Formats: sequence, C-alpha cells, structure tokens
Amino acid sequence: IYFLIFNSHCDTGYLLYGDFCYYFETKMVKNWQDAEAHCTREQGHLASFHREEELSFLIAHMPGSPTGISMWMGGHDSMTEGGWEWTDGSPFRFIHWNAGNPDDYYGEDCLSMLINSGYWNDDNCEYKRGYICKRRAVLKIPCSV
Ligand SMILES: [Ca+2]
Ligand SMILES: [Ca+2]
Repeated sequence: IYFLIFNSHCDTGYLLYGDFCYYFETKMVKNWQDAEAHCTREQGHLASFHREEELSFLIAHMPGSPTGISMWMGGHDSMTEGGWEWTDGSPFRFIHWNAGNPDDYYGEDCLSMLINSGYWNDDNCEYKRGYICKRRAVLKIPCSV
C-alpha cells in the first residue's frame, strides 16, 4: 500500500499561507522596480492580494521593526492611469485602498501597503521601501510508505 502525502513547502525564510510562499524584505530598501526585479529573480513577484484573510495573515506576521511605515506590493497603474494590475498577472479585484487613495499625487503609480493598518496607497515608485515577495509553494511528496 502506498501513501502519498502532499505538502505545500516553502524555502527557509519564506512564510507559507495557502498555496503561496511570502518573503518579507525589511532591511534592504529598494525602489518599486528594483524590488519587483528582486522578487522575479526569486521566481516570484511582489505580493498580490485577493482576500481580506490573506492581508490579515501577513499583517499578523509582519516582522518587528520594519523599515519605514509602508512596504511595496505588486500593484501598479503605470501602463494605463487608473488601470491597476498585479505584476503576477492575477486579476485586480480585491481592493483595500486607504481613504482618499488612489489619488495619483504627482503621478503615483506603485502600490504600497501601510504596515500597521494594511491599507493601500498609490505611492511614488522611486521611494525606497521594504517589500513582500510572493511565489507559488512547491508541492512536495515527502514520503511514500
Ligand atoms: Ca497613477
Ligand atoms: Ca497616494
């Protein structure tokens, strides 16, 4: 008799939630484009969000003393003003904008999340911030008995 046990798995330093692994970069701040490039090198993208629970989970696990008040996420409207999309290509349906945003203040096109509240701001892409990368978890078959 064979028992196949499927487990979602993340590399060290990544946090597992659902089918995805999340990585919090809070020490090395980058502008939005460089942050996305780093996540891409790690086979992921800046984080996208689709449910309130996903957001709450990440806020609850936010590491202590992160850099600054907000972190970069994968949302942007740099292709079409007001046409928000996620860099991982998933649909931009769930929204969690902070009051008065997005306001495109002096041409803000990149999405940052306020660390304390989880609300979103369209932000100046050139600001250097910490960020969260997200990638698909690996399905592991750890044993067959
Ligand atoms: Ca904009
Ligand atoms: Ca704004």
